[in-house]
Amino acid sequence: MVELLSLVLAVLLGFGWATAAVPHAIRPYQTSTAPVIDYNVSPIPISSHKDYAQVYQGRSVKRAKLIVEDGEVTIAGVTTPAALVNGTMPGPTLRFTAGDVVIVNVTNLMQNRNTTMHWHGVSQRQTPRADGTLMSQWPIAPGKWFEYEMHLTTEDIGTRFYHSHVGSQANTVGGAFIVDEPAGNPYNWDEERILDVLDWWHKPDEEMTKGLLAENFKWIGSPNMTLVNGKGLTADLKGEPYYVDVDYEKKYFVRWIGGQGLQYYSIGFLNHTPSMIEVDATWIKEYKGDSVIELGPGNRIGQLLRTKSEDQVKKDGLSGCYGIRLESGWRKPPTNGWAVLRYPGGCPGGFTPPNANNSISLLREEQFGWITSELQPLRDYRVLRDDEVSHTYIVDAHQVKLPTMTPNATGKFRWKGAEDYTYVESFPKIPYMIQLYGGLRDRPSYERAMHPPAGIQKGYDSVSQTFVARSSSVIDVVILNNSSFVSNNTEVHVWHFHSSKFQHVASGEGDYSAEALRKAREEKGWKTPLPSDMITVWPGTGAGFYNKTIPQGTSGSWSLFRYEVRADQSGIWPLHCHMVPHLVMGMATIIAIDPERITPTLTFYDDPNYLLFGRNVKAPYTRMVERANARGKGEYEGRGKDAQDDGRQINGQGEEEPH
Ligand SMILES: [Cu+2]
Repeated sequence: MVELLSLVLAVLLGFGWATAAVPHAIRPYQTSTAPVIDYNVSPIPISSHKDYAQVYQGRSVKRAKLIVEDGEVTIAGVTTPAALVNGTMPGPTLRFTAGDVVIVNVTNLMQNRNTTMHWHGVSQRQTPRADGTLMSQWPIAPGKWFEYEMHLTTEDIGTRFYHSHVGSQANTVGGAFIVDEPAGNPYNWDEERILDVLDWWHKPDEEMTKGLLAENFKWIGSPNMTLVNGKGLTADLKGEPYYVDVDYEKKYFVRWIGGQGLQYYSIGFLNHTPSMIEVDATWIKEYKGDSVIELGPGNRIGQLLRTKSEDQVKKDGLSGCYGIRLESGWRKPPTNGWAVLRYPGGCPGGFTPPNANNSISLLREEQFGWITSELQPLRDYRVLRDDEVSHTYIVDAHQVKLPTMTPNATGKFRWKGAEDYTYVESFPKIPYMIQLYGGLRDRPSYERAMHPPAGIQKGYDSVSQTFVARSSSVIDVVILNNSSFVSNNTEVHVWHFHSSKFQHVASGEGDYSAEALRKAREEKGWKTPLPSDMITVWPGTGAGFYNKTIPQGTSGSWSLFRYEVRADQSGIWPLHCHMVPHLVMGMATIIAIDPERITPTLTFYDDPNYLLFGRNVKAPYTRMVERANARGKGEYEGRGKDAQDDGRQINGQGEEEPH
């Protein structure tokens, strides 16, 4: 009853997402990837609570705090307002170890904007409320905070990042999120370098979002600059590049993070040939076939870079100063950028690019599929078989022009995320997860999805506008890169699926069919489907890049991923293009997993403020510690009055079978 009341309040308070002002301070930004967070490692005070203690048993609990605030960024003499994390861009690096329980307090000190924080690639098993989207929580109102609790396991090892999932805030609000092996890395290196790529526009993100959604559509244009760790050179070579300082004859693990909002980059170290060992947080067998990587928005790639000897550096005659080149592909006009590899005492007079004309390409041309089909995971894993697949979901993504009410308007260019629906941030009005806890009628429904009205594919619930899947099954998801209804072209899109990794089965040019899949696997590699949270659909025939067109309703290309649906993954998981303007323009859909398993009752340790807009929300762990402290002892044994909580169902972990 309390929950129901809360939900009614949530609806009232949440309507329109009104915001309250907080004291306003504009901070200039700093660039930093140093871990500026002091972790507060807590002891475990709970030993035997049936539901929760087992989750925390034997784990260390680490807390961090991120503050999102209004700031301003000055690069190459141009100052632009920007939301910042802890006053830096990129935000501070968060670093944990598999096995940790992690609680990150995200505090919104922006004056009049809501926010959330998404932990890109973290599997969030049993913690669907911590996914940080407007599907999984009410946004964090100005002056309020939300504690994200995550239970990291070995499947979370690798290079990830965090970013806001509201509007275009991700362009500036984000940072590295690294999860280390508990028992040694599979490769050896001497040192690490984290290189976070950003696209930089001389425009505030709010202005870009408004233009994309306006009656008079306004495209954001290619970025003014490419930044690495918050620094870069303009097209006419103003500004200061980021220097990656290295020593002679050492091995570096370079973690590239595709934090950029739009461009699909090729990246090469001039005069060096690094190999590749990690792709989207999956260790791969060392790949030496291409020292130029392709990094789309949301991708992460780890390279092993062996630096030169002092002798060799002298012989090269480049003053120990080597360019790291970034060139965008598949889109005109391109955005090209530089970072610099600097040996001891190198670059005494600064960095001079080998070619003063920034638009001249120095790297090889982008290619369909890159070398993705050749990559092999390093560790054994179970390849999901064809005969296990119980259902195939088709995501038909293409550009449309929505009808407009205003005469002379240029129309609303949008992307169809699925079926006839275009994703908008304000739908649903009540976040899906809150709907599930409240048992609302229009919440995602497996039954409805399996009995769709005529013209809607089986598996899609058109009331909640979500695909729905059930646990203990294996599903295929095909993303079609269909011809634009505006230009008859296709372009590149880099899709991200929240929750745990899928397996990238194959990609191909043209229309998707069983025959096309068979051919791709027989002729184009794809022998070892890579576990990943990212999947690219490349522009095939009909790429705008080549100025070719294809008929409406046909595909330039397709990509297929296979996903094992497990009960501990119950939740609401967005599947979307990670190009920020495309997401804003609706290129997204939802896969709801076992919505029936999300309990309509919060447990004692779940903060009821979660159901309300405009509140601070505590993590279950915080509430448990407070409870233990209030009882005046270090341990909570789960006896007596509170024992009644023990049998309750938590996020689908309970005894009850799904109905
Ligand atoms: Cu896209």
